[in-house]
Amino acid sequence: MTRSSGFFGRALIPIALLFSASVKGADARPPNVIIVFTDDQGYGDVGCYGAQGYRTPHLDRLAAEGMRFTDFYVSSPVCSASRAALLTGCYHERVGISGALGPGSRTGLNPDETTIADICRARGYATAAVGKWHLGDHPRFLPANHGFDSYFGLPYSNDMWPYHPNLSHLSIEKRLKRCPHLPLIEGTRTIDPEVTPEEQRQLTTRYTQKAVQFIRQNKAKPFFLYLAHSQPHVPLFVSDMFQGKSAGGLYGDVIQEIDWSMGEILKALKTFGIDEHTLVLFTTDNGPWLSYGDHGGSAGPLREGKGTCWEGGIRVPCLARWPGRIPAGSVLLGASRQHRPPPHHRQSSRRETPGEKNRRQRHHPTPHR
Ligand SMILES: [Ca+2]
Ligand SMILES: [Ca+2]
Repeated sequence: MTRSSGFFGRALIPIALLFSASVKGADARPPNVIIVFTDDQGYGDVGCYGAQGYRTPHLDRLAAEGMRFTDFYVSSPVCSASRAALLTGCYHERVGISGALGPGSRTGLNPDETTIADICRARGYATAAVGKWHLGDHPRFLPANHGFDSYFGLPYSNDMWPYHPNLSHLSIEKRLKRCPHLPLIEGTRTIDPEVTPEEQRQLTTRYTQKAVQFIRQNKAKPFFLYLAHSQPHVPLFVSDMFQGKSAGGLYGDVIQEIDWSMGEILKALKTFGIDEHTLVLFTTDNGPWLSYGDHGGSAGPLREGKGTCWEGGIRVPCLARWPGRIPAGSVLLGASRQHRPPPHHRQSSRRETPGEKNRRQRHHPTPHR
């Protein structure tokens, strides 16, 4: 095992990974980038981070063939804010996204912000977002306006629907006044206005199929794939193939299906001969939702979980694999993060961060009317 405390520097953002000095060399082909981002999966919910009761061989393979981060921090212990930081490389406050946006939110990530997808697309990459978005469900805030050529998934969390336990005492008519049906979106179009519980069970499979299809279609050119699973956010759903298969209950089954999904992606990279041209980054948006008991995950040795700024809320698993570039079996010790500190926290290189140019002119997210 190689141990490192300086690889990639202290601030890890995928943009820096992509276009940093580590990309230089004989291979002029720009690397493909795949970010797999799960929802509410805790620090203790991956085999190589000590998970109990279920297996994650494909995620563990990322660690064995790449790098495991011991102290990777997200910007915020909540969905939308964490996603804003991941995609822009900025603290979520700086791009005006806090907490978790609800259905019909009047705000979202401003289309003027620069995302990883914007940067990749400007360099000729094919770009796709698959899965949960949660940076505004109005069409102007959807991935199509943030640098993604295509999108397929839920616009926000899978519990933002009329079947939420908090609404169960109401008639369905009253529930729908409080929360609309959960829509499935392709591009900017709703292709299913009412995702049912049975359909939620198929989401991980469908997301994976879309992801592999995108890899196949773009195997000959650089691509950026952002696969943001809706699971293991509650309510937990798993397909028949994984139901009851782990010793870790429904939560374990769900994680094993996410692990299978990673296996399908790694298999596709191998099949299409682009393994060594592809950086695969796996991480999660925030810690486990502990108040859901055995339907929430584990923060392992860390205190507390989602919604708190104790370690369990903001320190999450992170794995990076890029054969030939990232030393196999390496471990990054010391703090790293999904976003870049503001300029005054850096001693040199007064370069504008993504979106900073826009914020010189504007300080608030854009409401839609
Ligand atoms: Ca989350
Ligand atoms: Ca449906």
